[in-house]
Amino acid sequence: MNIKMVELFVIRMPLKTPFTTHLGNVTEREGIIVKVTNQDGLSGFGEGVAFSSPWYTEETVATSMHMLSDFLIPLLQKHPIQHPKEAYSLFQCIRRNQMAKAAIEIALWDLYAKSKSLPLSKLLGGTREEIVSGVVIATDSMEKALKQIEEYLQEGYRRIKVKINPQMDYPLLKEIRRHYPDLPIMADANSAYTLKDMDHLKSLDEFNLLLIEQPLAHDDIIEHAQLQKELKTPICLDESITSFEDAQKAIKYGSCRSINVKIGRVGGLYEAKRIHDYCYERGIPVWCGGMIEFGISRAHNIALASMPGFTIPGDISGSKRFWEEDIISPEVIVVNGKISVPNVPGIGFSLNEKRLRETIIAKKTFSF
Ligand code: OSB
Ligand code: MG
Repeated sequence: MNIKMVELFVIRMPLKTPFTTHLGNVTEREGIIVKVTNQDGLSGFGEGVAFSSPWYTEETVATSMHMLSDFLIPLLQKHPIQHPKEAYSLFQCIRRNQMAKAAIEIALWDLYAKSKSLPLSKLLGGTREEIVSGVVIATDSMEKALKQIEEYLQEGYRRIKVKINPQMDYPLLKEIRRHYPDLPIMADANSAYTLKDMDHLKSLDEFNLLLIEQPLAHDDIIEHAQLQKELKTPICLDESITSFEDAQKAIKYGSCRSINVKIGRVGGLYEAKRIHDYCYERGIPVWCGGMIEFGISRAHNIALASMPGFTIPGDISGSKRFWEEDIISPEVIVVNGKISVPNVPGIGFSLNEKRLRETIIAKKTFSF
């Protein structure tokens, strides 16, 4: 791929409104923007989606910077690759650290697509011209949740996801259903329950949810299978799926009926596509998850979600959902609940250099 230079930019931005789950509050987001430039002067972009602290997975911005600087980029310097899918096997000698791997792997995909003058969505086998958007409600009171839902529906969103936990689930969903009997709703528990809550979780079946996401432990595949046998609502796994092999096991053992595919959580686009292809062949619907991300990652999500097996609307909202001003130009916009898939080479969005200057807190450069 004739890589000449890799640049890492750490950026920081406040969220427009706090993102609250039972695991804590996110009020400010740090992220890593990766720029890979080849000898022809073409650049591909990636984004590291680990958070500043390890509340969602074990990775952080600092561990990602360490992995990228001291292991992943040196591997690429030592072993030139012809195609981005080779990065996956090249990085296999490093255990886990999926978000760090994905940050640079997706930049390689963008660069490769640009060098072939192909939209990234087409390179991945995407077939959709537009994708259905979805928005997540993550707040600390019923009143705020209902108000936000009303606002997002007015903005055109047609599918919502609410964060739930044992203290705030049944009454919240009951109230939302009272106002919106037919709205497609998902509920995400981020591991707030155990098998002791079986009857409680069963009571949520009456709300006709699209799915319930990650009710049990973040690393469980076995107990979710036991729970799925008892629940009418389809279980979807998020945290538990960190690789193709995890996805295979979860489906084989009946731990879920859908998978939330996050490029960062599974280590890159190659692995995300493998999970998609495996599920697609078996008629298991998948959808694209979100990471409160900036526009570069959002753009990769759009390309991913254009693949035919992404039949459930994902957590892909417009740039405005979280940011006063995003890091890309143009920004991602939602029109009538949909986002159009760019039809230009690569991810189809450029880096907003002015916004990068305003938000950058650190930079590292690696020459090849
Ligand atoms: O569990 O899906 C999750 C955001 C950060 C970390 C974990 C999760 C989320 C979301 C998606 O729910 C939010 C979004 O980016 O729209
Ligand atoms: Mg989730």
